[in-house]
Amino acid sequence: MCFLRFLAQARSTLGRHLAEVSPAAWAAAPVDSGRKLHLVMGNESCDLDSAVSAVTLAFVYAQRHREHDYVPILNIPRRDYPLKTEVGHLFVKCGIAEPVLLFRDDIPKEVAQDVSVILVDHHVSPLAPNVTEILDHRPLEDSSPCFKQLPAGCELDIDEAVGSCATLVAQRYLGEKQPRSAGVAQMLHATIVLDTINFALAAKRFGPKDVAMVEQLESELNLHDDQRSSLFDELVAARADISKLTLTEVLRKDMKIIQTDRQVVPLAGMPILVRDFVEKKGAEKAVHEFGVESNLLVILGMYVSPTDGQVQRDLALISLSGQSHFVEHVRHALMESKDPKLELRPHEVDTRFMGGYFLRQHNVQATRKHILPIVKRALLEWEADHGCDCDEVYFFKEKPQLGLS
Ligand SMILES: [Mn+2]
Repeated sequence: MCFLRFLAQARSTLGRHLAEVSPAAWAAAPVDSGRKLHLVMGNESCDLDSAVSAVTLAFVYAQRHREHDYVPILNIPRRDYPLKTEVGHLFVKCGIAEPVLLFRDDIPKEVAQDVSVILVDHHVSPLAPNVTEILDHRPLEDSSPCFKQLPAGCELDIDEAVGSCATLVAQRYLGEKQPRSAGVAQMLHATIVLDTINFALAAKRFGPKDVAMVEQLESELNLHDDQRSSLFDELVAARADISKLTLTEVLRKDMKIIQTDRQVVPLAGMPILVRDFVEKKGAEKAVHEFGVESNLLVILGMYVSPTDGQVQRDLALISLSGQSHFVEHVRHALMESKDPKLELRPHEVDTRFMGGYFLRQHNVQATRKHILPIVKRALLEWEADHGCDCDEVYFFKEKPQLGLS
């Protein structure tokens, strides 16, 4: 079966399993086909790596293990798909339109119980008890309670040395002769080029495995390595194309949630500097909408110069509930970080937008992957130092719904 047809059938494949779990369907036809449903899911940012890894790995496994069903799920609600501009760009280029894709909100709760899950591009998930395999390149979080819930037999391929999870998928794809698909090869190739910052030495976002896989994909696609830079520019432009989004959507575009037992802190990543964002009309309203349920917002900005590709980064800490001591604690943790040093310094022109802290990040090699754990550690320290009765910390009555369970 070809890649596009596989994707077009994913919904009916899922529907078949849904019918099997409904009691009425059981009574009518208690068939035990023995076909197990495997959901292949990327992380909640649904960046290009997560989206491509999910759809390509699901296809490869479906072709190799025909006795079971593999369905890729994009780990966002469908309404957020327009925010993933580079995903939409590459998918359309490869002939994949939004209606054929399946999203987190396409999975009803009842199916989540008996399903097996393959995680790509992340390894901490509320679905941990159902996870049978993980392909990831994030730093191992083996102390996380979710990680401890993974079944004993779960296969782990967590390789921090690769710049892209798509490299690990490419290894599976290229490791056997079947299936072959130009669409799969093209998507994996594009994702590795983007994630490794086109193998820029200054960025150090790749390892030998990324190089080996991209070269093999290029030979399969009859591409030359001198075509990489125009592909990279095209994807970066697509990712940074926020022209059709509202400012609130810009904040939500590439966000991650830092969650402790007591707090939920959204962390936004934007394709413009925060310092430029706050100058825009409606920025304050957008920040309010974005952070309505949290007492700290972390906003990371990045600007890539279209002429020389030079990267600038900055970050902001904003508290909507005036938690100044708490915000100061997080700011201090970021300023003092040694591994890596972020080299945070005030902007040349300072701002007091919404009483927040705005800092230029002179170590442009440090990314959200580095900043997120520093913030999380700071939250946990703060919670340990401030007992449960402390009303300075905002308590959530219920954790927000993340994932399927
Ligand atoms: Mn990734």
